[in-house]
Amino acid sequence: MSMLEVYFIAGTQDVPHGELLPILEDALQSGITCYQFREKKLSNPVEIEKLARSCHQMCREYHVPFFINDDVDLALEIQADGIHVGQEDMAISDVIAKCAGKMQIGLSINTFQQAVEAMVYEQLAYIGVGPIFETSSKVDAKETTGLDLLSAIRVASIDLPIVAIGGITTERVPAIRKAGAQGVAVISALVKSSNRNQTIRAMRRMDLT
Ligand code: TZP
Ligand code: MG
Repeated sequence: MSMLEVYFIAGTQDVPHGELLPILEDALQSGITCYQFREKKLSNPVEIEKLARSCHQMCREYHVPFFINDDVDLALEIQADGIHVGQEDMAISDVIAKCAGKMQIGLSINTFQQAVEAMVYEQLAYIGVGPIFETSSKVDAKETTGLDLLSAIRVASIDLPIVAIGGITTERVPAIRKAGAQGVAVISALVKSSNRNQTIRAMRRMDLT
């Protein structure tokens, strides 16, 4: 089982009434394989750290890796299992210098060139590729890549583990896997699901033909 299979991302901006913990708990109970705390709404660092610690604790209870988006200092402070950064966040070489050996490191990529550049960093646990499809969950989302970028990365034998992201629904998972991704990272498909157990089962590799 890969931790990338069903990688859930959420912060208070993504959930009704900002109530993150009940949704995270249900997602953990339903079988997510990784969680990323991506907080874009709260601004008080004390509040953010408190919520991050609560999420971390919950993930620990379910033995699910806990990643933090972007905030390297917070990830180090609370000893997260992983840090995820985008191209516009702290430079990946600096993230590696600070975090390698202490936690797992993930990097977002949006172009083939960025995937090629990522290849030199053997400390990367995975690359997040997307947005594959249109998304309404990211304000500053880049142009969609479609499935072609996934295939191009695989054809070029860039063999970093890949988690695909952006507009992913259950129906789209088989094609994404076929194009070479180990798993899918989702916000709305899980936040909005009325049956997370079913959604996650459908997204897991074992349910694919
Ligand atoms: N990065 C690229 S797309 C995206 C992020 C954080 C949002 C994905 O959300 P959704 O709701 O699964 O499209
Ligand atoms: Mg970012």
